[in-house]
Amino acid sequence: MGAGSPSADVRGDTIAAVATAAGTGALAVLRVSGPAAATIAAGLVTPWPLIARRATRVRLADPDTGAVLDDAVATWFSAPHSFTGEDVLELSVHGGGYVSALVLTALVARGARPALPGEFTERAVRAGKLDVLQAEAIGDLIAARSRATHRAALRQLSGALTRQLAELREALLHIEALLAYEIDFPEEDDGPQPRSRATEAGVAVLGVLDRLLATLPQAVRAREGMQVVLAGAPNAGKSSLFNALLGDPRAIVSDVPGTTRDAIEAMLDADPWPWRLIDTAGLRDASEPVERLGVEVSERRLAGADVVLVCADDDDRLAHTLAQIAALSPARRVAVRTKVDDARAAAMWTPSPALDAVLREPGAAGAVAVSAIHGIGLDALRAALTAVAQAVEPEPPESQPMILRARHAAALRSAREEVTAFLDAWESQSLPAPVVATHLRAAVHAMDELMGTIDMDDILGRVFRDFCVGK
Ligand SMILES: Nc1nc2c(ncn2[C@@H]2O[C@H](COP(=O)(O)OP(=O)(O)O)[C@@H](O)[C@H]2O)c(=O)[nH]1
Ligand SMILES: [Mg+2]
Repeated sequence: MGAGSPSADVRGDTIAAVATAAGTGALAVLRVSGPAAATIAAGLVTPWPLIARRATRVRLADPDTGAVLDDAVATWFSAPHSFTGEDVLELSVHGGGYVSALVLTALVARGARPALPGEFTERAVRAGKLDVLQAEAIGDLIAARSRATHRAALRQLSGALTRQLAELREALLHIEALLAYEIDFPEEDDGPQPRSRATEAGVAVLGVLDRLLATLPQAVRAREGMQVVLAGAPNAGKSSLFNALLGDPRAIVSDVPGTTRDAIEAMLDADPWPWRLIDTAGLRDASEPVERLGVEVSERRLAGADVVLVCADDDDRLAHTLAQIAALSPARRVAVRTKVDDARAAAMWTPSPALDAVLREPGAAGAVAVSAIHGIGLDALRAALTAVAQAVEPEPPESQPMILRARHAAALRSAREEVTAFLDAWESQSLPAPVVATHLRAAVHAMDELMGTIDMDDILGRVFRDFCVGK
């Protein structure tokens, strides 16, 4: 079990923690969980006992000194009908840190132990209230910083991934059963029928594994966003556009060409993925060939780009810059005609014939006229970016469970290898059935590990390493 995670012998004691974040807020929530929760509560909470699962206004007082700690709201959950499956007391006290620290001290003085990070959720998993994948999803939900990460965490919390994995596990066991039949009754084998049934089932399992594995890049997108890089000549209006898209002045905007010295990044929440918007400077380094072409965008940023917003304030230069960027990067290009300050002119803008020709080339992903200063065309630009994002990496359909972590991918890849090895051996008939079956065993083992049904301590240790106290 990893550092910071409780060992098995301390389980069963009563833990307490402040569940809300530190800092000033209207309320702070404390949780107590374990067999001594009622005894501890009886000393501190008046009135006591409480009706279970009903928020009740109470007075909290230190039983030794009689000093009132707070006027609070308490909710009592009797085991097993609680988050952890144990007796749980939840206290909403006044926020600000001081009150919650006082109350926590009083709880500890009466026998509770300060909880370790993730310990409440870990108890919920051990009590079978949540599986390990759902516990991870709680961590992801807390860490969510965008619509996409929020959606992905909720999807996993719903248990869809768990159900899919359980189905896969069943399918693997079914194939094992087919093999067992072959082992026990080899003479009764009525031709190729049972053999091909095991093969077909194995191929079906591979298909599901591949669909799940294909969702990992989407989880990475959700977390890291689409790389949207601004490129164009000095003074094209890139930094102004960056600010306009952000809605607040974070990039340095200057009248002097080339004064934005370094790359500036910002994450913008968007659908289906957030955008990591990058305004790259003209780096003064002569080894930057891009700079020598008169285009401000660093090679490194261009290499990682999903989309390049190619900016220029006249059509011919825009056509020229688009062609330059196309030669340097396979990323999709949205053409941005900048500084069209007149709304009518922006709406009526049609690309010049030269520009139009460039816009028909592969990788070109639309053109918009904008004015960063007057906020014209920004919605059209956002729509173009959303369309490109969908094309680069579509969000999986609602019904498709997603995997979110390297841990998930590693387990599925090892299951995939085992199923492939099984199919090879089975098809070639080179090995006897009992030997072939070991691959299926190993695949089931990988599933079990992923779902946390075996090596529980080790897996929980890894899962809860990054949790916060009180969760
Ligand atoms: N009229 C007008 N001027 C703009 C617009 N956007 C940028 N500019 C001006 O163009 C100059 C260069 O802008 P900047 O954003 O620094 O360009 P960059 O060098 O490409 O980052 C500045 O003087 C900006 O005020 C716009 O939409 N309309
Ligand atoms: Mg700039």
